[in-house]
Amino acid sequence: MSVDIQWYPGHMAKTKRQLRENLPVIDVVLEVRDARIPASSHNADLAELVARKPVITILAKTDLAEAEATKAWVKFLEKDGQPAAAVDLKSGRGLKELERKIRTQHQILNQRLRGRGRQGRGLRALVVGVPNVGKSTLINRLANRAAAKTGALPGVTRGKQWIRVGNWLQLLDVPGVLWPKFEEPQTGFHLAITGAISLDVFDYVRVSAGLAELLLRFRPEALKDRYNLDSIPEDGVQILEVIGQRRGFLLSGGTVDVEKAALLLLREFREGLLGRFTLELPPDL
Ligand SMILES: Nc1nc2c(ncn2[C@@H]2O[C@H](COP(=O)(O)OP(=O)(O)O)[C@@H](O)[C@H]2O)c(=O)[nH]1
Ligand SMILES: [Mg+2]
Repeated sequence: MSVDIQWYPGHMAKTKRQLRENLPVIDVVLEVRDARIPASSHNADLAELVARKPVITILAKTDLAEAEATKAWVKFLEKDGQPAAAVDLKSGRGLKELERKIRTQHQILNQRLRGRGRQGRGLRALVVGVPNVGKSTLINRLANRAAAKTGALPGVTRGKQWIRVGNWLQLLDVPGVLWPKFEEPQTGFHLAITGAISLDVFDYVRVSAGLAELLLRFRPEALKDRYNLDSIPEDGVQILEVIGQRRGFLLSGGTVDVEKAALLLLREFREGLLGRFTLELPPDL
């Protein structure tokens, strides 16, 4: 069912270095995952990388995922007491709850500081996640009212800026791209169909054909309705061909433009036009 993607991310070393360098001045890490693929959008090294700093796991794009599955994920992620929250960054749904969880970390920090006779201060957070997961949107959402760039703090890489949210939170303005480890065969496939990996680095016809087969298995009605199909062939490329036919994607000579159909299916799936779809469930379901 899944398509193996032969592709290895760059930037990993950079984000890991950035994390290590900034760790001394960071109080909390906001790890943004895609609610449709909470496993594949996670790097299992993160906990080790951030040592004992708290991580708040944020499932973004809940508008594209199945509500019950998202609930189960949040429950699973919180089972050992770590904070997790689910947000739709488009509508803002879930942001209040997330803000509450960040504020709790702020209170914990200040209790600790004051307990040592030091002054309280704003919570410093670093946002990490795969590309396109919603890191910048999250930062803008959190900062919407009182965003202001402030000077670099001591110990922070030169040139780094912080975005101040009210007087209680500061976000490092360069979110880190943190790729998963690609240990499972479906990881690359899931990252590709949800939009974390850019189209020009993988064989998008093959991936889109894989997506078509996945939809045939789990969302046949959505596929039929969206592309006005009477029946769906079993082979992914053939599914793309009938979609192309329906849409009138023809090359000179009358053959179907399968590439165009492949791009259409990927784009429409990513936009949620084939319905909400959570591709990965937590281990205990
Ligand atoms: N449907 C939906 N789209 C989102 C959500 N959050 C971000 N996006 C979209 O995803 C794309 C990438 O977001 P961005 O914040 O730039 O991701 P980044 O690469 O992690 O910084 C943009 O088109 C956003 O509008 C969300 O919760 N739901
Ligand atoms: Mg960004």
